[in-house]
Amino acid sequence: MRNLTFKAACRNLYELSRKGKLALLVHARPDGDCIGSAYATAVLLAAVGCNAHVVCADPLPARLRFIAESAGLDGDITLDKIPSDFAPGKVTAVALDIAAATQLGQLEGKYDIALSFDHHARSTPFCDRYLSPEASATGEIVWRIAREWIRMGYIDAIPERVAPAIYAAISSDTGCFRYSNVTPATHRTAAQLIALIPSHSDIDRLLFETKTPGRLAAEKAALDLLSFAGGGKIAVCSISLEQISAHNLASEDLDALIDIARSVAGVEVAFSIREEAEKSYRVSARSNSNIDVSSLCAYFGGGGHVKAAGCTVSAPTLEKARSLIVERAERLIS
Ligand SMILES: [Mn+2]
Repeated sequence: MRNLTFKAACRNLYELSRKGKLALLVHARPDGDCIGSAYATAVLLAAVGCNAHVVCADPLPARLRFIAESAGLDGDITLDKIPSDFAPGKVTAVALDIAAATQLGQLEGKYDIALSFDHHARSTPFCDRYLSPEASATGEIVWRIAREWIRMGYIDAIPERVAPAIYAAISSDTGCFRYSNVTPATHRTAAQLIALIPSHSDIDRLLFETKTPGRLAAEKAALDLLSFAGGGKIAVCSISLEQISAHNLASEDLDALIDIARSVAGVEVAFSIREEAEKSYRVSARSNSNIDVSSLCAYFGGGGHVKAAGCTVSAPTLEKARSLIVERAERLIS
């Protein structure tokens, strides 16, 4: 496995585009960054005559559908819905925003992945060639690639539909430019993007100020499920499959659990724990302090960023999964 230089990765992506078609793989439970990055890359590839299709283990969440629409591309991304010539075995793949092969979910091991672009600090390389620089979002990397492609002479200008998707990617992963991963470079990139898009405020409104009825229902449930430990420094929202179906909650709305948990004053580390299958619990972790949740999640075989990470815990019950996580977190709270 080879950590490519930036220029080599730009060249490599162009060489792959000569195949005429590529699958762009994003992580399961897709977020705005992976979706924005993948659609921007698809538009970029189209500009050099390569037909690319975004592929994911899970469907595009309704709230992110506008990104596919702004790119002018197909919003159906699951294996059962994509064109047959983008099926595993029929096409080479490029991975975006994926820190470890397990994040591919049901797509893990299915595609021949030639190249990966990612920005996670604790990435586990899973294909031969990868690029994993410091960046607030994978969208920021795609933006650098687009500009390098101009310098390399592959394209003459940034295709019009690239900028909105990249802006959505970066805005998503930075919480609308509020998180600690925002750097002067992030804002410089945003300044260039804003100059190219008709209305960045519409994108931010759709990402951050628009709630579906399902999201509101999830927030209501989260308020009831919230519990605390560590003298109020640890907040946990845990939910069983039974509760998910009783409240009729869609998986795309369950981010509400972690968002509510981390919003409480005095909380240093927040978790959502959801039952995924029998004895299997999906954990999302967020840090509001200097506590490194990626190392906490790595202990359970997961990973991510210092302030945002995830893992899957095996436990006999939801309550046991919660206590395993809380126990670990309590050790980190001083
Ligand atoms: Mn990301």
